[in-house]
Amino acid sequence: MSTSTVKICVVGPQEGGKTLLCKLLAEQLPADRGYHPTKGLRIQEVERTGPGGIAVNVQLRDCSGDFEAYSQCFPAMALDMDGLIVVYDPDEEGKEPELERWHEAFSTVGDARLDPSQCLVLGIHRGRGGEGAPPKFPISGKLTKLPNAVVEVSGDDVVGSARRVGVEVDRCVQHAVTRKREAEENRLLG
Ligand SMILES: Nc1nc2c(ncn2[C@@H]2O[C@H](COP(=O)(O)OP(=O)(O)OP(=O)(O)O)[C@@H](O)[C@H]2O)c(=O)[nH]1
Ligand SMILES: [Mg+2]
Repeated sequence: MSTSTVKICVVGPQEGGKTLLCKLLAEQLPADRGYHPTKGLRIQEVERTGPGGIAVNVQLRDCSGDFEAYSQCFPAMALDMDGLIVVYDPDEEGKEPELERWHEAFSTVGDARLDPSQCLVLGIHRGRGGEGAPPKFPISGKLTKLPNAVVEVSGDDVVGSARRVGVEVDRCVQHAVTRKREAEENRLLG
């Protein structure tokens, strides 16, 4: 498989916005904006821009937020993973322990050893506090050592929301491509 294909797991608590993020990137938002929990895993392919402007085929693995139900499947879900996005709702208080649990579980699952640069902790702020209101609970604790951001998402501005989400996701994609290429170089050199 070419190094310009990367696999990124999208994980985090239920109703955090994982499927919303993936659909925004694929410009596939349904008319019905309700919450439909993901069962197991959904794969969404999107094309993004990598280092040096190359086209990168990104396989997003949109995982269920039901940790207990699927933890046995995490090694399979994370197979050949090149990057990890932990998604959360920044209007929810006290989510850090749960986010750390997701990061811990996926960054070390199977033979995955993700470098912090290959991870992203992403708050999907759906602006329930009113248009433009800042998120109520910014991230705190050791997760702040990882690349992290909060993006504003609004159903009235899908194009702008997709662009804002894309800027953050592309950072993760670029690191994922670079690390995958380095791993391939090392493998070829034995
Ligand atoms: N503002 C806005 N909210 C949306 C839209 N589509 C879905 N939502 C809401 O976003 C929230 C998050 O939904 P999902 O992205 O499906 O959550 P998830 O993290 O995938 O949840 P699980 O699959 O159960 O782990 C739900 O409350 C949806 O109702 C949209 O287009 N705009
Ligand atoms: Mg989902």
